[in-house]
Amino acid sequence: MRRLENILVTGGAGFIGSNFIRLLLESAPGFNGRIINFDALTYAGNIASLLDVQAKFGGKRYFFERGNIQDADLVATIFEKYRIDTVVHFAAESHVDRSIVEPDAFVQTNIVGTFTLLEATRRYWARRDGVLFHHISTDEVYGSLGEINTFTETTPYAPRSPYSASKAASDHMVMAFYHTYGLPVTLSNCSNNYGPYQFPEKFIPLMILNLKEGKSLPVYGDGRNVRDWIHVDDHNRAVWQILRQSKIGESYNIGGENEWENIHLIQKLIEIIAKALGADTDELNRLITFVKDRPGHDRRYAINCAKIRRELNWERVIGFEEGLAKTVDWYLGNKEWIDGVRSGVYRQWIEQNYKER
Ligand code: NAD
Ligand code: TDX
Repeated sequence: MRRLENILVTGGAGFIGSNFIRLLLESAPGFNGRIINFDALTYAGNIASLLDVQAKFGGKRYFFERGNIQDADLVATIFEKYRIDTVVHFAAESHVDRSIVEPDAFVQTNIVGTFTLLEATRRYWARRDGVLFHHISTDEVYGSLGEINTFTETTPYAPRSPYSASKAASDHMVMAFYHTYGLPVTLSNCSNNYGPYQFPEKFIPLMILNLKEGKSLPVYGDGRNVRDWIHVDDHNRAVWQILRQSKIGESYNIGGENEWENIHLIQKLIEIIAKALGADTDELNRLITFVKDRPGHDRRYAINCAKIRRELNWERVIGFEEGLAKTVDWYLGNKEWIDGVRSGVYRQWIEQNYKER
């Protein structure tokens, strides 16, 4: 039996991690344990994403510790202090565009950081049972698909951006620790997430906010690249299912089976936002601006999630129409959070690095 009593969530102040913490503490069936959120609070980590959780569970079932996963001594201290029995490793540099401009941070956090965390875990867990290290990864490790086919768990890795290469390297290291040292690990590769608290450099929140503010909508290349979108809560429910029921050493694909060409997704967002704001659809359509393509831009991702459905009885519960409309409402209604994350470091970075596009 897994203990699931003291869960270390790395990157818990980011988009998926913060939603995961809320989901577990508020509504995960059978979870009575504590969550320790360990996060460096980079530009993408925002403690304001968990104010409600801090108010309700802080000091009782929720604890925040600021720190870098590359700091081996600090990680060891956290393991001791909270008697960690489960790790859910979300912490990463996560934006492909940034990885093209500044790949160093991706190597440091995603590769060296994951290795450091694995080493600390292995030392602390020597001879313990009921423990699990779950690594969160991406479908981008599989590379780019043509018009047909989907990614399965046995698709060979073929990453093409510094981001996906760094994630692929960390996935391999996680599996190496399982085979070499017997560390109890699991791994999941998920498709594009959407939902509340996503940093507005990513496609969906960026387009929603630009539409709201009447700014141009930068579409890379011909806009026909395809992504498979899943609501963040459906992803996180799959992770919870893996923590409870998976077999050690297994990897699971998680996806939305919900493919959209970028340009069609923008048109869908325009339709929803025109209704929500009472705006003119033609006027919003005129904001679409085709810009220089992302170098090495993967053409299509599509996940086959038959394995997790079959073996762990997982199903998505949030329809795309409903999830997208709620997500738009969230971004239109949470100005304070948005102003907070867009100020400071993010703004400076955008000024320096996004001028060319
Ligand atoms: P995010 O960028 O929103 O959050 C990342 C978090 O990690 C931030 O809170 C940041 O402060 C923290 N962090 C970064 N470097 C750190 C370090 N060295 N030490 C400690 N904390 C650090 O990312 P996200 O979108 O929530 O993604 C979470 C995970 O899920 C990542 O591993 C990513 O590769 C993976 N993933 C994301 C998606 C997606 O669509 N967003 C899809 C599949 C997989
Ligand atoms: O301004 C934009 N214009 C545009 O056309 C941006 C930001 C993106 N795009 C395109 C590129 C992609 O085809 O939209 C698509 C989605 O882009 P991103 O939101 O940057 O996501 P993606 O590159 O697909 O990666 C995401 O999903 C997999 C996450 O950022 C990763 O962390 C995750 O692993």
